[in-house]
Amino acid sequence: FLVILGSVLGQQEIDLDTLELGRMFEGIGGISGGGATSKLLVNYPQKQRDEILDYLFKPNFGASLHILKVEIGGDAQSTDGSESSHMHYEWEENYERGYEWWLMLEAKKRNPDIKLYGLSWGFPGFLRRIDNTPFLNNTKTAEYIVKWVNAAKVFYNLTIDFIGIWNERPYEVDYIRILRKTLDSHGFQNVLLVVGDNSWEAVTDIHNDPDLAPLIYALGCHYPGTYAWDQAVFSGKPLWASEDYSTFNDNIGAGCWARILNQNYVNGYMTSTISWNLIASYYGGLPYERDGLMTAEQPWTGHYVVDNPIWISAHTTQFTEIGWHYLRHGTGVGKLDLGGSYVSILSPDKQDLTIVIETMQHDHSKCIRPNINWFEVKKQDIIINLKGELAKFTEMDLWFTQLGYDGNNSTVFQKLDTIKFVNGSFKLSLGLDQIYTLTTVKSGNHGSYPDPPAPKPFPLPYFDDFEGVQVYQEPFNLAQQAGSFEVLTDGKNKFVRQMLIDIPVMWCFAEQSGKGITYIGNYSWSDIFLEVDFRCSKVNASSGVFLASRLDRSGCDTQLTSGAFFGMYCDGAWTLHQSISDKELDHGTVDIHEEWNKLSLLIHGHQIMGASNGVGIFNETIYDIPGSGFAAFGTLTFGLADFDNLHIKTAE
Ligand code: 147
Repeated sequence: FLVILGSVLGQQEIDLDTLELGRMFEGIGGISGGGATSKLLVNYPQKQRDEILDYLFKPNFGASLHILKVEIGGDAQSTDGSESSHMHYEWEENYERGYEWWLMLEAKKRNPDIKLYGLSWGFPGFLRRIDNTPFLNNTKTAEYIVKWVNAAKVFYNLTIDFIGIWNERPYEVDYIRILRKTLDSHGFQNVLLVVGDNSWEAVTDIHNDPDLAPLIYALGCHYPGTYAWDQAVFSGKPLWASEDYSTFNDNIGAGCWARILNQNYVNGYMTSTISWNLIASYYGGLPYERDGLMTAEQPWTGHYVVDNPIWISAHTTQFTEIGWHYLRHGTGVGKLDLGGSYVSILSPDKQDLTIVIETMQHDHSKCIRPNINWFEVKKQDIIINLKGELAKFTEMDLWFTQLGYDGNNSTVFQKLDTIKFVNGSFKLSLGLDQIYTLTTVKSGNHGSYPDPPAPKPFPLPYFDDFEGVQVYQEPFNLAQQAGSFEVLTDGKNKFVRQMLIDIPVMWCFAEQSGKGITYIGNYSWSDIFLEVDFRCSKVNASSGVFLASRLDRSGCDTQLTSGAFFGMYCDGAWTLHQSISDKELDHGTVDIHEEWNKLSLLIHGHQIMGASNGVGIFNETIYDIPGSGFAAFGTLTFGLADFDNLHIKTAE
């Protein structure tokens, strides 16, 4: 009777007990990659970079993540750029490329317990089957992955905990078998497989093939919308939202993250949720701007924003650890009568208990995908009753967030007065769009640093001779969209080389233009002067190079970008195009040198001028290119070519 009366009065009684436990909690994480989402973080000023890394990884400070998932660079465009592979060609290996090694080290430095998970989006060309899959030779592909796992250990003393198969693309069961075998035979029995980073479909393969099941640790689904298939729930495998979120990181994005962190378990029994992406550290104007837990897109100022998804993460991460257990549905996990949800997570020694409650409304918690049905949330009072062995807890810390809409006041991850349970009960009045953490863990902390420097647009004039970049690293501020651009040295001088000599296993189809291309600057640039030195290669050469301005498309749409493209072939033939692949506007020939040459392109309004080695070669008026966009340079075909001394200034 009291329960019924309670719910009539909007007062739900929630009884927590431990007679049976739910599933093991496996952590909250973020993805760097898929792709190039941490690109601009690398050359942040050290001070701000360390602060950012603390907000992401440091325990009891910010997001305090349990898992870092990184892309295993595959030389292919994978959303906001391409990440280099450790093997551009079958005959070489290099473990000093890219930024994922560095990021994993920084994460481990802050939290030695953080789990590492590697996944490929693309693969280098030598693994490519004619159907654009990496299954030409499954043994070779497995060895390629195991080399990466082994290098993590050997060169960086990093233990990789989980490996995926192929991001959001179909896998071959034969490859999973060979990958498992190859890992085992190299001593990596503890590196567990998450399959298939796509839908719940992998459960069908497990059913059809009993030999497959033991090879797989967890089923990883992307954007599950908080639900899992029944077969998946009953498969006996841990279920992970191995990629989720991908929502603009304003307060609605924060609401999305709060709702799915709870409801992925409440509705779908998922025990791990991983955000795409970890940090939005790529140019504004690239796809999925600001779809990260926080934002850092200005290495030239050091400006960054600790967006609210960081603090939403903290509500769970700071008060739990991998290996704790959810309580059972009905006795600590469930939906609230008037909307919202709660989960309870208990430490293995049962000495610590954390309860997270969220009351996100539909419109305040929409995620990018999938669309979800309408639901109502109302203000409500709840009574939490600690039963059985949980009755020993008499006080808990209380952490609180009230999300407003942007511009409205929000209270974010604030510690309120410690609450006292009277006869095992505590009454809480819940408002809308709120998150509460009730916890016996005392170490919660809203970390903070003084405000970072103010934002400013990309600085002009700009000059880079690349002498400040370590060899094999990508040039700073150049966001490769197709191909792989690396700083190399001839002993005296550093320069940038486009490394790919063939098309990779593409994740999307950005490489279909056949060109290597790297972007720089600002999406809103319009009147711009660009100049770069280039040198054609003697071996495995690209047919030529180009400079480009006002590029309006990027990421997986790079092969569709418009803009002014000034191409120079290695035999001195030049072209002017209005897009990466379409209509030629002009062409001709000039003499060029064996070694370094200078290429210049100036756009002002509709006027466009090109020069080679300081001599003007065209000057015309064109109307068919976008009014603004990124600057870029690249290779006319996949193949080697070198670049140096990049100048950019405003065209007066
Ligand atoms: C995911 C990718 O795995 C990420 O690399 C990133 O591109 C992310 C951006 O939201 O999206 O890929 C998806 C792309 C489209 C859908 C699902 C996942 N979709 O349309 O359902």
